[in-house]
Amino acid sequence: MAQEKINTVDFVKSKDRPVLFLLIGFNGAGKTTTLARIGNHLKNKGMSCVFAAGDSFRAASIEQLQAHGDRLGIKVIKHGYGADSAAVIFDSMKYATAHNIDVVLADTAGRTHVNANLMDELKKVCRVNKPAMKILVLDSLTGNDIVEQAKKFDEAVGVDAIVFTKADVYEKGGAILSATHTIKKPILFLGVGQGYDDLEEFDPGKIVERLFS
Ligand SMILES: Nc1nc2c(ncn2[C@@H]2O[C@H](COP(=O)(O)OP(=O)(O)O)[C@@H](O)[C@H]2O)c(=O)[nH]1
Ligand SMILES: [Mg+2]
Repeated sequence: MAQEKINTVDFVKSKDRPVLFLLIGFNGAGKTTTLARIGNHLKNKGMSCVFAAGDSFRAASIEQLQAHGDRLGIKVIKHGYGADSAAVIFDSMKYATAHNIDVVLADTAGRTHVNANLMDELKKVCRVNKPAMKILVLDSLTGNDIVEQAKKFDEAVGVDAIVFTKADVYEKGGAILSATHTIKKPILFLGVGQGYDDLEEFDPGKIVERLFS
């Protein structure tokens, strides 16, 4: 449990701007929701952000991100559906550089490690844009498969940090604990609900408490 903690604000301050956060993971894991929440969090801490609509694959994904951007007052850089994800993110970085924006939060299409084409696309996104932090978003409800997912993404592109979503639904958190133990990556946040503020800093003590209460 003793993984180093990452403070996102300190992390951004320690890097050259714009700082690119890339959200990756399975379909429905909560990437887009998490991206919006991290944007909200950083904005509340006084940092400027843009969203990159790097999921140009799933129906309505761009509109979903745009709706978050509108609600949070964060600009969304987008191309059309079928666009090259690496290029959308590249343009977002250019925009952020030109406008002195601190952080680019890039969405990506959901994928599994068995889809070689999509994993290759993800490698390209990383090669072209060199994210400062690759955040793997995992659904707490997934169970033991979580560890396998994390390993495969880590092998493909290197995972820097993990967000577990739906920790509000899966209250016991046993899978989170065992996965954390096996994966040995820092946990950035837990998703604990549907609202923008439902993002909790990871506190292993709290989970252990829940587990045995
Ligand atoms: N209860 C709960 N639902 C969540 C959480 N995070 C995401 N969701 C829901 O999970 C669904 C999929 O989220 P989405 O961000 O679209 O997943 P994506 O496909 O990875 O981008 C949505 O209905 C979200 O509202 C969470 O922490 N708790
Ligand atoms: Mg999405």
